[in-house]
Amino acid sequence: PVRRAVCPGSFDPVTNGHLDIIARASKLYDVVHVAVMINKSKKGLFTVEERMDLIRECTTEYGNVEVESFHGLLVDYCKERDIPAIVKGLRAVSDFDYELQMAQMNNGLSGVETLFVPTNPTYSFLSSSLVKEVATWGGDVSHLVPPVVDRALGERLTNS
Ligand code: COD
Repeated sequence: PVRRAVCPGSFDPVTNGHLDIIARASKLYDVVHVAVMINKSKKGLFTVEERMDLIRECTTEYGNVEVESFHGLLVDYCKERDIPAIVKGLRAVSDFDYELQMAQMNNGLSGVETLFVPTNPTYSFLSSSLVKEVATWGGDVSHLVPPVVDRALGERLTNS
């Protein structure tokens, strides 16, 4: 059987921290689904389509990553695709509380398991929201995001 896992998130935009987790998951599973979860109450800097395109450009080299979007519960996404495992990065203790709650809720809802991968310490302070804030004020984020994302941030923020 094909062993599948999902890396879910908002990915607004994808960072080197996300990509590190996706790359590591892609070595552990036959197919890794990257799911851009749609949250209608949060207006993103990038549209869901733009986020998916950016992730695709950065993950084709792995060969076994599929990028999709989903509006609904993560457990339903998993059920529809027969995915038994969610892979999440844990940056610090501050992530742990909320991630544990979600993992327990998701397991209780459908039996899906969550696997936590310790973040590469190089990226433990990195989040999409901090990247956007630093880039908004002209700070250099080129070491924190892939080059396509760095360019997209530059275009989006100078045009708005
Ligand atoms: N290093 C390593 N990993 C990282 C880093 C980093 N620097 N930054 C983020 N990550 C990992 C984390 O595992 C994180 O969870 C994931 O990447 C995605 O990060 P974000 O910031 O893009 O996404 P979030 O935190 O907004 O994602 C939350 C979800 C969309 C996963 C969650 O809200 C969800 O599952 N929503 C769907 C609706 C649902 O099912 N709700 C019930 C949940 S119990």
